Amino acid sequence: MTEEVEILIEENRLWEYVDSAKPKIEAALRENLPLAPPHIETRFNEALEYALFPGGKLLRPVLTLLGAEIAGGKAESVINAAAAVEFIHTSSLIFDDLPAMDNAHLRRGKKSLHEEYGEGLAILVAVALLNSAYGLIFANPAVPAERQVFAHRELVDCIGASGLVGGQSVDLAISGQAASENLESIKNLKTSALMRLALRVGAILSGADYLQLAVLSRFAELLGDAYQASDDLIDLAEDAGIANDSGRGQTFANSFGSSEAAFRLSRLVSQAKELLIHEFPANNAAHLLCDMADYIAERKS
Ligand code: GRG
Repeated sequence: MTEEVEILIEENRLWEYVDSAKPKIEAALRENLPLAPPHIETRFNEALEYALFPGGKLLRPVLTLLGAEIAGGKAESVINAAAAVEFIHTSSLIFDDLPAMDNAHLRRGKKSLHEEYGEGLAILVAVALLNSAYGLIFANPAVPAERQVFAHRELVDCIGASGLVGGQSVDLAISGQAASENLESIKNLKTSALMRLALRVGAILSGADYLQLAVLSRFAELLGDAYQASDDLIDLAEDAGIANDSGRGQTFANSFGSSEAAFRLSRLVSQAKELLIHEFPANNAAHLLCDMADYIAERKS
């Protein structure tokens, strides 16, 4: 079998898993929507619905389910934590699209939230989603309290100044500077931080030990770096002048050329897969996580 055919088969296995998890994740998102009570008549609830449905690929909540499974737990017991992760992701996209950040007009094929509902309501929806996420970590009473507290601390760290917020502040500060591999990994902090949380939170709630968690952290960081690297390659393929036009700054891909960047991407993905297979039994969850790494390397949009 050629490598290309093998990757296609593996990707199908991943998307079959995503398709089977999707209704459960969407049900958890709906059940936990931070809706305003009916006597408060605004467009808040409508805006909330608009932000979440139809959603994206749901890769991060799927990472949470796989984080639980690879640590020997059950996906069903972390479904609310998976919803929390998708709430944080959606919140970060809403903030990122605002005029003060990326000033994006489109998101998931439709108008960005602030373009459709105004900046004020968009900010409120983003804050409500974050607020809800903090509580959802404690939603399963069968999970021991110390694991819940540990998971909650991870969530706080992920959102804060050494995670999403810090990563975005670096992004704002360095736009326009030349790229180096070192700078790339700081730039990727905002992407890696959430991948790391997504995977670890499922594992923590399922009782993973510190060595397992350390491996999952490194795997997620490599996945985040690979995601950003593949984004840069896609942009480069679409428009050679992307860096200056988009305000995203110099990327590794446009500084060093696409073949160097493609080599770097495949190295990141191989490192991630080798690490995981070395430290965990080659079970279904481990295979699916490797498939996710392959998908990131191969994706075209
Ligand atoms: C306080 C939550 C919070 C955030 C403030 C704005 C900000 C700091 C961070 C921005 C983080 C960000 C938008 C990173 C980019 C992540 C990324 C790669 C998004 C695209 O992911 P996909 O393709 O999207 O998985 P879908 O639509 O499929 O979910």
